[in-house]
Amino acid sequence: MEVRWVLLQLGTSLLLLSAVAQSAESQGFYTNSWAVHIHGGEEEAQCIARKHNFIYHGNVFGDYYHFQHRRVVKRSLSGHRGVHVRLHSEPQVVWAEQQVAKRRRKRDIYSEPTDPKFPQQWYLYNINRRDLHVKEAWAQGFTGRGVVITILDDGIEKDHPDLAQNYDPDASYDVNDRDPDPQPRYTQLNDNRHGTRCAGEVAAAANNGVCGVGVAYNARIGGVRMLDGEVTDVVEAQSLSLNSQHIHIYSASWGPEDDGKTVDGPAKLAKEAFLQGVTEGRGGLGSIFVWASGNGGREKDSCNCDGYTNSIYTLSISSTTQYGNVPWYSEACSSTLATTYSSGNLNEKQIVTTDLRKKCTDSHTGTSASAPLAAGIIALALEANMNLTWRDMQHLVVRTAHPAHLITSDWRTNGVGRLVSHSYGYGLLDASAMVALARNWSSVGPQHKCVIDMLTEPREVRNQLLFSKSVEACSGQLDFVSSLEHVQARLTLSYSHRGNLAIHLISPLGTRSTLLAPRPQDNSAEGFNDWAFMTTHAWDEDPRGEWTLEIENVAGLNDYGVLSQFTLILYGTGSSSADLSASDFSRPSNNSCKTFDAQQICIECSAGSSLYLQGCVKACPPGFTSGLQLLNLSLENWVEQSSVQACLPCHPACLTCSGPGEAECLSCPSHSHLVATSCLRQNQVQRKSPAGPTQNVQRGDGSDSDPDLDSDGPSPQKGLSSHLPVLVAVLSCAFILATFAAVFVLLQLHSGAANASFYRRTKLPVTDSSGRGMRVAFGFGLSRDWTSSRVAYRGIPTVWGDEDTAGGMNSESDSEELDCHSEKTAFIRTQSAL
Ligand SMILES: [Ca+2]
Ligand SMILES: [Ca+2]
Ligand SMILES: [Ca+2]
Ligand SMILES: [Ca+2]
Repeated sequence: MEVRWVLLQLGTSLLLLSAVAQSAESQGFYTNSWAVHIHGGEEEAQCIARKHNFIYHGNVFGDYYHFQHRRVVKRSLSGHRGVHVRLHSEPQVVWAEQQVAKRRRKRDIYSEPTDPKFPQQWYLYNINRRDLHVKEAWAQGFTGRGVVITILDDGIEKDHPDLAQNYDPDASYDVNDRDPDPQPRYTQLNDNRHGTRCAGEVAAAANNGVCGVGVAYNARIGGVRMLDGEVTDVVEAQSLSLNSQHIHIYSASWGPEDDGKTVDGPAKLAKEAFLQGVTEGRGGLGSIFVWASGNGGREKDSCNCDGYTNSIYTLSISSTTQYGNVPWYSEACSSTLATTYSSGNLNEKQIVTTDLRKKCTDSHTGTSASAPLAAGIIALALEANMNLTWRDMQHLVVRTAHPAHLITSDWRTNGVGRLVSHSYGYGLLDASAMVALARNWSSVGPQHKCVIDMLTEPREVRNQLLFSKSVEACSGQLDFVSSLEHVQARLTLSYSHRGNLAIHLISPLGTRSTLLAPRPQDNSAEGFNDWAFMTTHAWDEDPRGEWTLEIENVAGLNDYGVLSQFTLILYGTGSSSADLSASDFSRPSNNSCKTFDAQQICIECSAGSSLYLQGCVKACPPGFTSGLQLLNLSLENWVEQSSVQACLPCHPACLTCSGPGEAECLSCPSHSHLVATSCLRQNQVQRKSPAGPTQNVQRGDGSDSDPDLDSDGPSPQKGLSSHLPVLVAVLSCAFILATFAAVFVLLQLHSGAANASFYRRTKLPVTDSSGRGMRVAFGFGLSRDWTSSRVAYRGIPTVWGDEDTAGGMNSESDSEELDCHSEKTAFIRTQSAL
């Protein structure tokens, strides 16, 4: 039961450790050298160096000298206070500072990859700037180092000269043949070249004289061979969940038939794999699934009828051509997030990448080619900030993708002023802007999900149905959404001719999403069965207000159907009193630091912020509370004591709290209950609460039962059964005592030594016991006495004493045992007095 508390502690420690590690990484480390300002010249400096075990490295300029300590370690996360203070104790030492090795990135040494095909990779860098700004991201120092990507496809040529260097067997598997080797099956027509081509786009090696380069040319790349065989739900689920603590990004360029008439998505296991991926993958930050939006443009397919790309868990990518046109194969839908380049018309260039049989190609095409470019850019962003969650990554895309020169007639300004299109989502990905924003991104709060049943009764759909309803977006509840991410409209709709339908969803701020455009090939009469149409177009909007669903028949005059379900699901962020501390808690930063110490560590925050992990936070994290902390400023041989506002840990008894005291809890660890503002341990509560059977009686009488305890406690029946052994024990105890007392009295009478006082004394345990037993049954706080009195007597008949111990009363504290023993001893003494 204490697991939750332990986990909280562990979590806090990990946060602390990671924060320390991060700050160390960003702030550098302490070296064993000191810069010292000494009056009195070089001789004096040398003398002081010798005295304090420093190697004298000479004069820097003026009275400043360079010392190196003989004993202090070369690299350390914290400064050596002792040496520092001793050095300062010398009167000639005016100033001294332990030197920190700072992180410095070399400037202007970045040079373009020398690979022969790099100049033809127009989408990575183009002199006319119609590119993905990848070169600038490289120049910022990000090339995918430390990031692991896998391509879910028809295999990967792991020994390709441009892939071998970055190939990662731990990010690879052959689901089709159930072996670890995802090498593609070679055929005359090279059918299985797709995965190898996609892999090269992500992570083909740089400067090796082979082919071109991948977007993230220092990332590790693997492949899952899963399309070269029967693709079942199990095959998909296995692929999507492969090594999710090792693989960061899964790139998939496949889906249901793009025939313009299919409505299909992940089945049970694949759905579960997505959910597990985003909740548990990548240490809980969430696996990132990058998905190609589909190639069914010619069939006028809608990517919203593809449950993989339409899913909120996939980051869906569409294509644009070299000249910024919508390619012929592109599918339009509201779930697409952004766009990268790919092939277009014959006069437009295609994608350069690795090809099967250790070759290089400049003719990779389709949305298949776009998703891996996005996966590469996401790898760069992840290298810039490994703490990004799967949702953070989508936020970054929404904020940095831009319409650029992309041509379409459907650019619209949404409710928060962003241009968004059904062909391009938020536009062209920008690698440079992504990494720049990623570096300083603080994670968005936890995902809220507000589910609203919109229909009260089924609605007939003939030529048009307009349905509007105002929503509060779960305002006042835990799942309140004040800022949108994804929106789903789950519809169950029967219709005689599905392909004739156009469905739109209009947000309170007027953003109009095309959930479904008419599909001429779709003659199905099956309609939609609880299909979750998704839109990303209202991202960051406030969802409160009137939502409108528009269902329109664009052709047939005799079509007919019924809308029987319309569930609006709002995903996003929002604050509610219950998780205020969690959602408003931001990572400590130095932005609102008021005072730094000599080592540039924040020791005091400005008003409104509290000190936490050597940074400042507006709200303390769960498990902490803002309070005054004593600060010892021991600089320059003087000590000043003052108090600063800091995040203090809650009292160990509380899980979350309003203050540091034991009686200032807001919530309790699972092994205890909140009573008023204190957390009482389970057994404390049990001791205070009436024992099972009596509790039952009390409830029957309607007398004082504690509502807090009732709500959390077992049912009366359960209470009775769980307290039954105790009741039996009490009764047997009383019975034994009575018997014992009777025998004792008889003995006394028999020996003729009976007198009133002795009688009372020997009988005392009996009355005492039964009396206590009564109070245990009806009162609060006395079961402890009862326990000790009962345990005290277990020493009498040794035969059942041990059995009694086995009967569940062996969890007594040491002090209680001690009490028991003393009582037992006392009693035996009385006995021996007999
Ligand atoms: Ca194999
Ligand atoms: Ca290369
Ligand atoms: Ca499709
Ligand atoms: Ca998606």
